[in-house]
Amino acid sequence: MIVNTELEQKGNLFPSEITDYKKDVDTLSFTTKNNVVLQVTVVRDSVIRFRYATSGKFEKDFSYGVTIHASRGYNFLDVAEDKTHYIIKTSKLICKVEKLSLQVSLYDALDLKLINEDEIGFHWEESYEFGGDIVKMSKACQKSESFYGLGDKPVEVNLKGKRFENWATDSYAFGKNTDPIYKAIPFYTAIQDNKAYGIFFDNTFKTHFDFAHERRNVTSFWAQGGEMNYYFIYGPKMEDVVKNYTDLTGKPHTLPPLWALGFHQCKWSYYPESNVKEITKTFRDLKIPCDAIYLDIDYMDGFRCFTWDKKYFPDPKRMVKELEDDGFKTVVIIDPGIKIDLEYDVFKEGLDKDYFCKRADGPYMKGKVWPGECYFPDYTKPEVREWWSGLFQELIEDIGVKGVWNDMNEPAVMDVPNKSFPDDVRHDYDGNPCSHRKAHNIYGTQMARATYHGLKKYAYPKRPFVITRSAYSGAQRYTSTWMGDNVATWEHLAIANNQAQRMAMSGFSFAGSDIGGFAEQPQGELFARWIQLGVFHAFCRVHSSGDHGDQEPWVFGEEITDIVRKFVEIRYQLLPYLYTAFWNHIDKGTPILKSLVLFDQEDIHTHYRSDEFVYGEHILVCPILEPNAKGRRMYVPRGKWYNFWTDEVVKGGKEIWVDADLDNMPIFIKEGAVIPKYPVQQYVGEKKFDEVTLDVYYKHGKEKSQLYDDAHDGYDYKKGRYSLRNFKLTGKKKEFILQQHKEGTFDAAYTKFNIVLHNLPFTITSVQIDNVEVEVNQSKTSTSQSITVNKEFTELHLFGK
Ligand code: MIG
Repeated sequence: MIVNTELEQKGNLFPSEITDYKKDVDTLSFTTKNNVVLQVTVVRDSVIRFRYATSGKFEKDFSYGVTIHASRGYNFLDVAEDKTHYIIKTSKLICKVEKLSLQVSLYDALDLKLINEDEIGFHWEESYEFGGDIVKMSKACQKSESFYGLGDKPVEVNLKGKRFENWATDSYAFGKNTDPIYKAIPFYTAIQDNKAYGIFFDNTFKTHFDFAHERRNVTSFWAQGGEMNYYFIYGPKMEDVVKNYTDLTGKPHTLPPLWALGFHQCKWSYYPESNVKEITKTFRDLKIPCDAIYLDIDYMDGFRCFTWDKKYFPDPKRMVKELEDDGFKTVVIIDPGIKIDLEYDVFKEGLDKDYFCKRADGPYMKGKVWPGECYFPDYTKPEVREWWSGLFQELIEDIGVKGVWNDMNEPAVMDVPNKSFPDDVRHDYDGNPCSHRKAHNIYGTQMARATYHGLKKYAYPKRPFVITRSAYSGAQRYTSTWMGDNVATWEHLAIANNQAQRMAMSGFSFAGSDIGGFAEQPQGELFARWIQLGVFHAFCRVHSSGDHGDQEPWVFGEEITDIVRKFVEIRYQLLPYLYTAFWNHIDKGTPILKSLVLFDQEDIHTHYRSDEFVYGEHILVCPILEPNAKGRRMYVPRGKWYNFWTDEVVKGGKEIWVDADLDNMPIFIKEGAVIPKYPVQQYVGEKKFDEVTLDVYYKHGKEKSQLYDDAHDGYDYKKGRYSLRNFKLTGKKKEFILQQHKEGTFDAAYTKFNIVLHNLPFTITSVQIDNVEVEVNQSKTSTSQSITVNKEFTELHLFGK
């Protein structure tokens, strides 16, 4: 098992029996007779770190993946010993370490049931070629166990029966099951017997995961170097596993500006300026909301980063300002490759200061990318990141660009078989010098990190917006992401759906696909179906490659244009809902998209569902993934749901047929939900409005909802200037109560809520607000009644007959 054929085989080595044990506050160390050390650190009651050294000594403890802001501390820790095991107890977990073999097993501290146990457990192979070890772990896999996560893998949501590799790779026109692609996120979550746990293998070398592929009762993971160093994260709720992993590797440091949650239009490439203006004008003329327009590599002078082609863009500052006056934020691409050109300032400075990556024997790492031969900054060096951040001053502070798009940062190199740097390239790795084998997977994240700090500094007091292609665990702290160069096919629409869900489960919610497909050209029908899905992803951008024709919402004819407008309008109406979900994401690590297994893990029907997902807390979405569809079968999770279009109530826990012509897709709202809606705007902040709609979906019983708000940009929210409205709904036969509790000091400009009550089972006879009977304007449709109230109510009480 887990053999590595590329490297010299010396055979597997194993720990022998424990001969020494030490405890130092939260860390226990077990040393074996053959000098293997296992360090067990209790990070939290439900998070335990396991770290192994094969010859007595650990490397310096350093991680790009784990954030210094991660919560630490536990309620309870006790270590006991019996004849065969050391037994470590926290309030959530019991961890047993076998004295003879160093094998680990983990149990739920409450019901004492087994959660996960080592099969062989830790073992290793010495690496003749590179030194160090190929470190391996194998765990027993239960029959009913399922696996999720692992970032951007383009496969079904459940990973069981498959094997994967993590090595960030430029993957133009990747396909279903292509592995690896752009990201390396060595985290998975598993569920078995209604208990979910997660494993984060924090190792930036090439890692591999096998989920009962090679042997059906074994799950294993291994790396080509570095330490066996993993975190075991216990739920038992999968959502808590994801939240704890996100806490460990970091939530986004800042909320995105609200405009970044709007619709984005991109192309490789819009140029010259007149072309850009034509596009933005058409959005406004056709009244399709849009907040961001992108400039791909052709805006630069010969693809030199931080320059402009003055022939195409004679006065970027003026153009960016004019676009902004029309509500468009300009986002520009910046790649890592710096053109070798002594006339070029950025290159000269990088060279003078010795900021570029070098080969093992000293020469610079030279590689061909868009500008021709390039050198590449070593973003794993703090000084280089600082320099890189500084390069954004002119673009952001002076020209007024609002967002930066980092591409090719796997790093990608053209015309070489491995599409990247050779292994021998040297990196600083924040003072832990190493080869590219160790730094490759983290390179893109460190570039995005430096970019983020540049934007943060020069956009101040506004919030930064960064998007990256490559990422390692933790990149979500700095940046949003897209899935790279997909293809305009129906299969890729399904892949995009799975990837966005899987990214959200892997702690990275601010993600989306190139809507419509990057390579090749979609038919109008596929484009419309893709828009319908894309408006329910946290990051929503149309992008495509220029060689395959136009891909603006209006190029497929009027019918498609109208459908696109209808769905983009829904996205803009739901902005306060998405913003609230984003707040929960940065505050608690809650994933913005929830695969059904994460939404309702008790229902085993959900464990193999891939298509349906829950957006935020209360909206169920199921994309149409086939041509010529008039609807589809889908699984509705347990509970009662309202059809978004008709208000018809369906009882879940089963598959149903849902009608969905091309201008429609299956969307359901959880009963009891309060869904906030803004009026349609052409861009965020276009309109001043005095009223926000609350769509209230009657439930016989209780349900909670939230509405987060703040200034939509800037940092005042970090000082308490936000408002979080907590709604509690109680529905009875002839009575209905909506309570509101507000936290925070922000006061939005609007004064009223238009409360639309769906399916109220009675006609309203009287209304009390905060215990006072009032006359209010009411209006009625066949399925809803609405009333307008002051937004600061604390209790709305309706009586009826
Ligand atoms: O070698 O900048 O994934 O989004 O439009 C292609 C041009 C380089 C790849 C990105 C794509 C972008 C394109 N880039």
